[in-house]
Amino acid sequence: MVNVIGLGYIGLPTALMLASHGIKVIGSDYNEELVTKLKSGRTTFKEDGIDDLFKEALRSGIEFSTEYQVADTYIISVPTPYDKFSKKVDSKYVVSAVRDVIKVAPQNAIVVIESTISPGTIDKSIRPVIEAENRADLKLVHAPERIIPGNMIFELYNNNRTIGADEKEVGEQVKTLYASFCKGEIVVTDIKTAEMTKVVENTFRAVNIAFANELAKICRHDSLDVYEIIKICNMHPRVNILLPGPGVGGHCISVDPWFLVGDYPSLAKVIDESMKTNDGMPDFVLNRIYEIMKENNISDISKVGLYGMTYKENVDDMRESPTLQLLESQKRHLAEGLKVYDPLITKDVVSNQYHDLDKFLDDISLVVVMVKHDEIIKCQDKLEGHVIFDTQNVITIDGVYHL
Ligand code: SAJ
Repeated sequence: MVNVIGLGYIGLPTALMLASHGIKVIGSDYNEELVTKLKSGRTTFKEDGIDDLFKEALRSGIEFSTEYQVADTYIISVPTPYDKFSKKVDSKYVVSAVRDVIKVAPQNAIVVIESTISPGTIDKSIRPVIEAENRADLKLVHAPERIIPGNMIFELYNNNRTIGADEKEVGEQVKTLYASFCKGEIVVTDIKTAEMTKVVENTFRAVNIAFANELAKICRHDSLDVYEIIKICNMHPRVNILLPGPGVGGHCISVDPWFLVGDYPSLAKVIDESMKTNDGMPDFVLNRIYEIMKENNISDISKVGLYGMTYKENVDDMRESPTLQLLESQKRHLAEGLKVYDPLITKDVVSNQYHDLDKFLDDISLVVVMVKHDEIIKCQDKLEGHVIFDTQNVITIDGVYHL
């Protein structure tokens, strides 16, 4: 039996996937509201295919509980926030989950940590807990997730995976468990290597996005079209530049690379600069808004609206989103008034937020496209007559401003 601990963006789909592939699964989370919702047959976030998978898992007997269970294998997928000042990972949730697992785990149980942790966390923070409790019998494993919000279910099935374990046989056992649904290649390695690979993968992407963002700034300086330049460069067989954007959000690419900067401050130079470049993009957008307002004689900030609040297109996840970062920056400049709308955010989370696209557009004259949701790509004729600042390069109307 597998007890999945932490039923968020990673834990829930993983639990559902295992259950619908014949594994006996109980999903546990201390959040009572969340468990009640799951027990009543409702999912807790939007994701392509998750509702069908949920039904399948329920048919296969998945259960949910606020209590940790007696199980052969635990999969821990709780959040790992990072300290914004020190840039170090804060593994308190993982550590407390392990402490609570120790209370119920039978001898020789396997404890898989899926949460992203910085290299060395298992040795530095988890092993000492297990040793202090005289539970060296427990088998620690690190199996970092790799799925991308928006395409999670497909990627759970198809992505290759990494499993880090102290003993090869334990790694192979966990590999068999994941292979119940995963069609990708599953590599078994040691724990520290697995920890490092996860963070390196996200850092690779962060550095490459930073390169695209830096190019956007260089091209802006000389009034060059960055998208045309990237398109042409990418025709070279060994060049593959990513896309610039209004900033980097999400809980991974905007966070994980800081673990390396925090742990290796004198070595991680390119990474440090890249993260600063990405983090500076919302301010760059704010500055562009100011320039575009001046050029169009718009002096009233309440005539400016940000389209999109999520960290990327077609998901309802706002963690670290460039729009929220921009609004924060607006506040730091002691200003307020920008209007905001996102079709996928139904709750009121910021001031001046709209829930109707037409009303939002009626009230503003400059629209800033922050997120390329399908909605705005499909309905772009509604933007006619507005000054448009498209940070995502998806609007095809003449006279659009870019980064
Ligand atoms: N972005 C750009 N330009 C691009 C691509 C992305 O500005 O060319 C921005 C997006 O708009 C978004 C941010 O970067 O704000 C991150 O989005 P993403 O789609 O690149 O990645 P995430 O954060 O949704 O998921 C990543 C994935 N990691 C990699 O691609 C290496 C995913 O596989 C991981 O599982 C996930 O992080 C994680 O949980 O670690």
